[in-house]
Amino acid sequence: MLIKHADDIRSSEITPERAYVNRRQFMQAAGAALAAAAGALAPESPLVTVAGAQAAISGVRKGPFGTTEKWNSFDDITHYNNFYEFGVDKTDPSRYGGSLKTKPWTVAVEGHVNRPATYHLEDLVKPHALEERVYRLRCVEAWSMVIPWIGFPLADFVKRVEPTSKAKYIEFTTLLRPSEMPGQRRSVLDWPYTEGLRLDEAMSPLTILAVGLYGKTLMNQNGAPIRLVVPWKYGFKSIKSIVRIRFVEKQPATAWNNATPGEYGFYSNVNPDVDHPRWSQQTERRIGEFFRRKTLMFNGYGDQVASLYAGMDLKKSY
Ligand SMILES: Nc1nc2c(c(=O)[nH]1)N[C@H]1C(S)=C(S)[C@@H](COP(=O)(O)O)O[C@H]1N2
Ligand SMILES: [Mo]
Repeated sequence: MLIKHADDIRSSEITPERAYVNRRQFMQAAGAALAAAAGALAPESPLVTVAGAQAAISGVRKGPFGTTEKWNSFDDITHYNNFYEFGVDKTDPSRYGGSLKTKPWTVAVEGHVNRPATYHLEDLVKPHALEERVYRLRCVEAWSMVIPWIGFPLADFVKRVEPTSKAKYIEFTTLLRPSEMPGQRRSVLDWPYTEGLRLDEAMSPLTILAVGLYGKTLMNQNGAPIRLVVPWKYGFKSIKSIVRIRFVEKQPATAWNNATPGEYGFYSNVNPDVDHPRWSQQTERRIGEFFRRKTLMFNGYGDQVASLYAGMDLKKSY
């Protein structure tokens, strides 16, 4: 895995990354002395960059399960987001995400594991070979995208920390830092945002921890520096900017289930037969397309995951 620093990337390689462009302009205008000072802030870790400046990730192999559908544009993926920590509008995360500092970043691993530890992001990611996984993301709001993620199987990380026989679920927690996440100054959800998976769901080869997309490190609006991607579940299960991974015995509370339990269950599998109380889940709008598509059970990943739910009533366990 070889990661180029942001400043090595030719501007021709850059799609509309406003913050990055602004930073370049700032550096040029500020002259050599200031540039040198800013250079001192440059991250030693190529995985974490100053706000908005993405580093190219190379040496990424093609992972399994990729869809051949057309990718959404980088602009759509980075400017049509749900990340309530920055506000509830789709454009808020790209507008306000720049204030979040993702360096340094640590992830605490707690609960029923033999190797609890607090990892620096670099140490968490380094042992894993990064893969590109082109997955559909289906939001519960009935829109979808195709996103070329870069990440590695969560299962590989779980094995590293050695869960004990008491670990039945994993709870994930997002950073709580209202000074840099303006949406957290309003009580839209119970902060910090939390999510959870059953251990076997977490071990599915489809489930990844993502650190990049479109060949580059994640922008803050997409959950920098590390987020979960669970492609057969509604988008809200794919929790962003993770700071804690806790192995627990009981089904953990989740932010959306706490907020409105009648609308958002723990499982949240994409299921066109279970309507949201306020709208149908039969179809979806692919961002960038005009006609709606039929929503597929498990977002089309049934071959890989249907067996996880054998014998369960997925209308009750929604
Ligand atoms: N911490 C946190 N994670 C989150 C959210 C959020 O508001 N906060 N929104 C979720 C929802 S509803 C969706 S659809 C996806 C959107 O991911 P994207 O913006 O990278 O496409 O992120 C999910 N992860
Ligand atoms: Mo969503």
